[in-house]
Amino acid sequence: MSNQKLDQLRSQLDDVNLQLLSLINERGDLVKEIGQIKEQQGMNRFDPVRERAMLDQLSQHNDGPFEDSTVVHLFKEIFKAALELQEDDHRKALLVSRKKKPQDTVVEIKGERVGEGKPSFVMGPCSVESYEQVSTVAKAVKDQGIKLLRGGAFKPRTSPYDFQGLGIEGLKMLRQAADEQDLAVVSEIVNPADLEEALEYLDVIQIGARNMQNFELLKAVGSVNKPVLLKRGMSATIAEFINAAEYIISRGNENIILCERGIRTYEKATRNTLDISAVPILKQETHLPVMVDVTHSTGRRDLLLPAAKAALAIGADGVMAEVHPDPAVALSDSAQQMDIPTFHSFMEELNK
Ligand SMILES: [Mn+2]
Repeated sequence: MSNQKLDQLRSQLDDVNLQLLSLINERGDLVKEIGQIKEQQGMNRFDPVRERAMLDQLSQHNDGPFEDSTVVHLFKEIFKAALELQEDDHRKALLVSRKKKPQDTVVEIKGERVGEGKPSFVMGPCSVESYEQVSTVAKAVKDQGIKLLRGGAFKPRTSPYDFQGLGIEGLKMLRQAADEQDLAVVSEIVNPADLEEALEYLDVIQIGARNMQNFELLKAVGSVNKPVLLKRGMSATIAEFINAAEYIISRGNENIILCERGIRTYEKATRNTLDISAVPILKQETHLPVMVDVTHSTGRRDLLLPAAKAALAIGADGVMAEVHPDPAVALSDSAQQMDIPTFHSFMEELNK
């Protein structure tokens, strides 16, 4: 008899669960509708005054057996889940997202198609130091059948007393060296005021890790018609990285290449920690090509090749690394740039 009673109560409980489930989802649908109206009217989705009024009403009508505080706690979780439902919708609707555009974006740079399946490489010195220096590297890059030549002319350095780069003069040297080998120029811009003049000399605008959240710069490069290589900030989450790209695309420029370059962690064995899993996450969440900078993520010459292999194996569309004719005397990043013979064997190993 008592077993029969238990079964009956359990069956009642199952029914109540299903009713609750259906009510919670009905509530979710209502909240989404409210969210859409609020969005049209440009209103904030979260309204703490309204939330307080709903909680007070629930406490007033609470006849137990649950304590008021328990009821409030449970409903706050339901409120939170409904709000997250709206935020989820919002995130999926970003212009850089797969939800918005399921097919891969292919960025074309002077015939090189980044993100189409064949790996692309961005190689060149950390800083442009002289015409002879960049010209030597450009020839080596050309010999490897690589199209994209990098070189820093505007250098955002950790210390203001470190070499700051040659500026526009450096870009001109890089342009000349690239033109002689029919290569494309990838170089960083740090100030929107330099953009217009720099556009004459470069094919891809790089936004460095330290400027990933320089929103005025992101808006400026979003407004021009040149591909952008956006590096992940050293302390940026993947969501922040994606939103930085959204700043660019929201201004009309959808030719964006994302570049994972390592994040700051407690680990000291490498300069940064290469967040390799960011690559497939970015590929899933966005339609943009994703590259990996093995030089700045590892900061170690002996790790460049294994890191590059890992990047390509996990689905990166390309690899960036620094090459210098004589790294020992380089004005920046001398510890991790490859010399020319090392670069050739690096590429041969990678192409195997
Ligand atoms: Mn560097």
